[in-house]
Amino acid sequence: MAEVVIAIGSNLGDKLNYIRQSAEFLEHLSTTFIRKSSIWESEPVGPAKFPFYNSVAVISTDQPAAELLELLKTFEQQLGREANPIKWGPRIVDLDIISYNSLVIQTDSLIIPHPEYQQRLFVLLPLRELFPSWSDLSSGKGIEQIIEEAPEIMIRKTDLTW
Ligand code: PH2
Ligand code: MG
Ligand code: MG
Repeated sequence: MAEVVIAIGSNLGDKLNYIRQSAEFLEHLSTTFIRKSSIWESEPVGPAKFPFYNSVAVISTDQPAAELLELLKTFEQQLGREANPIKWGPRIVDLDIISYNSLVIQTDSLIIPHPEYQQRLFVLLPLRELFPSWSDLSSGKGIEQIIEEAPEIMIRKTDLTW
């Protein structure tokens, strides 16, 4: 059984609804109740124009990492996400694997831990709510230090439930 941390983002359409549908999907996928961070509102990093809702969930699964990635992509497409040629462009929903147990892998299609999570406050702040003692697998840095060193963006915690 693997404990998997998944970051969720949405910046188009009914964002809250996309985040809630993601929770429902992850509940089905997970063999245990999922743990969920707050929903945070963040300014886009990259060329997208509208603010994101961001959150993090922890699930348990027997799916191997590569198959889990395919399941997440299929779900994104089912919700109506379209292929977007712009890197970091707008998206209705995005589910990224941040970590998978203490697995470290790097293939053409999958890099775990997520290669950019330490630069993204929109992942780190929700992550800290669920794992106040998180430390990075390679550097051993604690979450407080990672957050201090991450580029600043506008981000705030909302009262929204999901
Ligand atoms: N996702 C991106 C690029 N930029 N910015 C914010 N604030 N939140 C995101 O989830 C996000 C982003 C690529 O996946
Ligand atoms: Mg992403
Ligand atoms: Mg993604």
